[in-house]
Amino acid sequence: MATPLEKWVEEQARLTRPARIHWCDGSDEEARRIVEIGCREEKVNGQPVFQELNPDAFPYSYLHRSHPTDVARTEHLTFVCHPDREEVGPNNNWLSPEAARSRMRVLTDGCMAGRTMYVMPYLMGHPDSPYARACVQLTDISYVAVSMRIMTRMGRPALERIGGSDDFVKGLHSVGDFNPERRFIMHFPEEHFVWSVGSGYGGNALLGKKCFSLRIASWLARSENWLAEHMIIIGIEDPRGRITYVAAALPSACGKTNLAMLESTLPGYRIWTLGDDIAWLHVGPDGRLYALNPEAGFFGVAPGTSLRTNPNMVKTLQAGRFYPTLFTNTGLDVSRNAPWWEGLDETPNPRLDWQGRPWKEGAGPAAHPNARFTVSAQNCPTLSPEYDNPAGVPISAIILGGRRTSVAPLVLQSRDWLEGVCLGSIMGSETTAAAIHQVGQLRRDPMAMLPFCGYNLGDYLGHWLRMGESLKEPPAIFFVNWFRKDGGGDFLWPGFRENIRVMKWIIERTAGGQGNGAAETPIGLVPERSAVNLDGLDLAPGAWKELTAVDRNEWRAEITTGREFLAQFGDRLPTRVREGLDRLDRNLG
Ligand code: GTP
Ligand code: SPV
Ligand code: MN
Repeated sequence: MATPLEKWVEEQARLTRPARIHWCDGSDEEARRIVEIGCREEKVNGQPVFQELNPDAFPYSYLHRSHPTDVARTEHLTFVCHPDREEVGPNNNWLSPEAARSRMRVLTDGCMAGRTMYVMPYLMGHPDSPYARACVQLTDISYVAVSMRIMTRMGRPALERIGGSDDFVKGLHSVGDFNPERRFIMHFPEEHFVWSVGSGYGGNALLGKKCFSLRIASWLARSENWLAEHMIIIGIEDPRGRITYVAAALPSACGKTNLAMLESTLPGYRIWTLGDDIAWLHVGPDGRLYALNPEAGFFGVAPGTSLRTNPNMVKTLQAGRFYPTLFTNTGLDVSRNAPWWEGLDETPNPRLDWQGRPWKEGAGPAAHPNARFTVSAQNCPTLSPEYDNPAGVPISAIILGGRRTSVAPLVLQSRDWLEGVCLGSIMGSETTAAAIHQVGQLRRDPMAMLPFCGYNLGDYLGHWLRMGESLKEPPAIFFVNWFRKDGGGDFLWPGFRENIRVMKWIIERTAGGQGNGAAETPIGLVPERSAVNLDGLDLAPGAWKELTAVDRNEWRAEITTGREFLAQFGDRLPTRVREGLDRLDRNLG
């Protein structure tokens, strides 16, 4: 008797008609064989899927050049398909499940002809964790098959968890012909199913990541009283050896991976990495909030990564422990056969750009601004011993933030959970190259979840309020902004490794030092200059004042724009958020 899993795979194969079906075991040996196929047989846009890089520079590493139209998430082609449009909310593109299915069937019919279908059983979360979920993704390209091995726990433990049941998250993926006109990422929350065609790009194609662990998982989390968030998880160790765990949400390409691996410039402090993109947060038996990272690797932004900014990531990329590491759409330093991107080091010559063309001075960046690496968490020198803890780690502070040239201070502590949720509901950030849209436009991105909350965002804010009530003592909520600029367009704050100075203030605030070091503003608390260690920093005169300024007029305008954004959620917006924002507005005078 065929199991539900076998039957489902057969059904998808009847539709997609692959030449071969390969069931993945997630082994090292298998990954090497699939990479070999990507180097020798498979092509994207006329180029091999993988090109081996110099192992002396980057061991176990391969360069992948994507289809030139397929370089970032495509939010306008991403849909949530549910019978009730209201449930899905204006924050998502909507289609009825029937309409979506018939559209996708046409695009998927025979799409794997001549290709191999990889069947990938995988877990999001540790095999011993009660919170882990079993999933199966099908794909027809080596790049996605190998990426999923890095980003998830693939193989036997997932098959064991599924057994003869139908209880697994399904993902059907095909790169199709890479035509953006025939590219869609469809989510079916009621069926725990994601159907994605036409893109091989991370968030569009690695369906365990944003599609399941945020969009579908957010539906599960709402009904099961937990949170699925676009957050990193880190432990901050102080000189006494005490570790405080925090979770931080920043929109795409706004500094999560850098913060997750930060190498402290303050003696005695260190960061332990647990996750760099996604957190699942549950209420523990003691009434505290516990966080775990469902992923097994990092899909990080390459440009800007260097020994100076993020030495731990460079070490991770060069560790050579877990096979393989992938570089996507970076430039190539031809003389060393090594990946290259803006900010890595001094300009080497000669080099090729991300499409493999000779790069010329003034011809724009060699690496695509959203060039990425895919690397196992096992390679990370700062990986926390608690990473594999099936229960997760207790969270003392939640950090929210964005990329703001002005208005938002370096750091601000909310007075309580409600005010934190209110400010989080209107938080703004300038758009980045992580998704296809105009870069640098200010948009409202509540909790950094605008592109990832799978259901009505008004309801989502209500869920946050309820979560606060389920907790014995909700974590303090902070807001950060590393990106404030001066009149001349230069960053006011050095950022990167120096962000430890802000993290130190944050953990001191959570450790009962509530009376000290903070100045009241109408929207929350900012640090006094004496409370933050600025030794050795070369801040411009007046920079600290500007960094911690909360301008009443700017913030009244901020709340007005925020309310306008929230108006689209109508009655779904919790009254308490509406009233909370009114109160903040009144505080601003
Ligand atoms: P996603 O993987 O898209 O979710 O991005 P992320 O939030 O993990 O962002 P990441 O840490 O990869 O940083 C994105 C970009 O912001 C990179 O080019 C970094 O160099 C830059 N960046 C990160 N932290 C800082 C900082 O503290 N200051 C400044 N100025 N830039 C930063
Ligand atoms: C993001 O865009 O937030 C990422 C990369 O982390 S992706 O996997 O494409 O979502
Ligand atoms: Mn992300």
